[in-house]
Amino acid sequence: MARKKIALIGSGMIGGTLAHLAAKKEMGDIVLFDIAEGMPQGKALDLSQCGPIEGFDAKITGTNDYADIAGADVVIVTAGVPRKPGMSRDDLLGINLKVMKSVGEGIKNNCPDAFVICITNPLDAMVWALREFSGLPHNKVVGMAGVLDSARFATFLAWEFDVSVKDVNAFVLGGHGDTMVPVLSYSTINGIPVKDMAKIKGVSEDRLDEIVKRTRGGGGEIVGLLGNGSAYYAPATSAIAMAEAYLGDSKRILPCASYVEGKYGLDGLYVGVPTVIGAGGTEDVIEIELGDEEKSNLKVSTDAVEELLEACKGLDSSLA
Ligand code: A3D
Repeated sequence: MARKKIALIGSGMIGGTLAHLAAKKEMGDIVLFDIAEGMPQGKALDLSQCGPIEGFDAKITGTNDYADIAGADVVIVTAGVPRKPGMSRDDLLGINLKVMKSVGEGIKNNCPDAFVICITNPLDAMVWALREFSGLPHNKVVGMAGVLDSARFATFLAWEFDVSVKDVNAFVLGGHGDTMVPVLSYSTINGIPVKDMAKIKGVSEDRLDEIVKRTRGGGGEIVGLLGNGSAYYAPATSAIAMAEAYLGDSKRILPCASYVEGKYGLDGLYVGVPTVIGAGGTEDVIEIELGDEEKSNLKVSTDAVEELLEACKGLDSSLA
């Protein structure tokens, strides 16, 4: 059987990390695409030379021509501009919307059967716009945010309780922004509800609130520390988990920005929800019971996403 083909649109910090991870895991042959000339070719050459040392077989190429992504099975999109200190994800809207238009067309014309994972911010609006511009079915276009946001939440919980991160199952819903909804009632430490674990370990409710707050601002904390650009290791590894679920038909339940129609009281919106990923792409959205406070927090978050979609429609009349 021929190797799978993975196209990475945007070969910057996340794109390069994605290529390295995908190659190490021998997920398939990799094409790095970017508008910057020479850069994807240079990264491809550099990464190819890891092969003999790390012992992976993967053909890695760099390109500035969309024709080279033809027939890709998975496309991961990071093209665009990342945040600088002081910028919100929403500040990126105008610039990255134009980028989504060219990327969407590139995908439509060259690999319309691919499973597409968008990472470009502001995520929930960009994945929606990318789907609109590409014309692919909704189940084949998904956004990466929840896997990362829950990994951040899980990391902070593991540190607080001084337990292995492997035993933490943290749950985050909603848009990828400061209004995201870390859901304590569905977060567990090896099956023990976080609130029960907090009592056992003597962790106060205020401290749990601080962890929720830190999770919400987790991306901004890294932007502030880096001083130039945003997080890339964990965002890349999160998208790889989603691509593996698709390629392996694993039916994993992962928090993703998926198209939600009818569930959670939503009518045609991309937002972070527990999603089953298998060979059919996003095969199902799991609707969980929420408490009143969680419901109203989710509403604030989805209202913020809806506002961004309206802004996109104002910027590009073809989306209206
Ligand atoms: P960066 O290292 O700047 O890479 C972006 C690449 O996109 C650059 O190499 C650009 O040359 C390239 N590019 C720009 N315009 C185009 C175009 N029209 N076509 C093809 N390539 C283009 O950024 P990064 O890799 O650090 O981040 C990429 C995106 O991911 C940004 O929008 C970030 O805000 C976003 N991001 C999202 C998350 C989520 O959790 C959703 C986390 C971290 C970063």
